[in-house]
Amino acid sequence: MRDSSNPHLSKATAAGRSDDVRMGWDRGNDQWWNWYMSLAESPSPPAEFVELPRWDPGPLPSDAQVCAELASPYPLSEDAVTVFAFEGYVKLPHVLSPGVAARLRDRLRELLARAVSQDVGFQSLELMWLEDPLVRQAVLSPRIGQICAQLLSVPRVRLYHDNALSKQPGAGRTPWHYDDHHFPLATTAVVTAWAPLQPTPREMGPLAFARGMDAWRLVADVPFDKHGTSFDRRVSEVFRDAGVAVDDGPFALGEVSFHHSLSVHTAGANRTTTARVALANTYFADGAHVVDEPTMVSGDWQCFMPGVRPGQLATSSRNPIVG
Ligand SMILES: O=C(O)CCC(=O)C(=O)O
Repeated sequence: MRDSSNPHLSKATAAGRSDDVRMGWDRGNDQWWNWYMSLAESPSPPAEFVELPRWDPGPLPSDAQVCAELASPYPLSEDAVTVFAFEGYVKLPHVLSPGVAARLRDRLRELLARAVSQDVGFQSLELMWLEDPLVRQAVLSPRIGQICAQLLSVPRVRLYHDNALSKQPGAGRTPWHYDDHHFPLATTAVVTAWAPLQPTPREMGPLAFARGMDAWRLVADVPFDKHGTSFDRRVSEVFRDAGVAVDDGPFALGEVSFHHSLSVHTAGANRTTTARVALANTYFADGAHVVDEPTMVSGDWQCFMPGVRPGQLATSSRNPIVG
């Protein structure tokens, strides 16, 4: 018998056993993130935050220059495709120039400031591309779409959704997970481009990956815990005991990681005085269907695919081909 329910859950989503996620999510996606972050074991905020040196992105590009850069092809090497297939993720340098990263960071911060209360430690916002022309260039970027299709070895990808993720100073860890649990897509040909928009040292909580495309198999049977942190804790223990290497290295400005939906990942707490802003966009192989029974872990997925029902082809006006 459980004696405490997660405060972010409704009566309906809290019902049943801790690993029962069969019900749909019945709140907004911002509330989804508040719930999800509460499932991570986190250290207490540090007594002293790290003050990072200021970075200089150089002259800021115009909108037209941002558009041209994001439309130009990226020279993806065969090695990068092999690393992605073997490790489940790859970090690619210079996907964004410093100026483009800086312009996107400013814009995401403006949009977040308008939409999200400043008290929230992990700020998130989706569907920005429908409203904001600059963000649209990044979310529908042919450069990013081309990289995703090449990494997945598929002819075309569609957008699942965009996501601004700002981990404020002092905000805690992101729990261990792999995205196949989250996305209501009946395919694993799904990739997320996670673009941090400032130099992101370890102290800022960059995305961190369990190395190896098959690492998920070690934790596939760990019972999910919708009320607390036992899933996150158990995944850490399993990886430690199995000697799984974790890449929690820094991201240089303009470096973008691409992770497969089976790549197990987490992110550290932000122990700096600067917000860790990232643009995380997810793309899937054209032709995928929605699963028959989406769970509460998929959040309010219908707003990313309006009119598409479980079991149907995953296409809507919000899932354009990208690249
Ligand atoms: O930014 C984070 O801390 C988590 C992001 C994440 O898990 C993802 O984009 O798949």
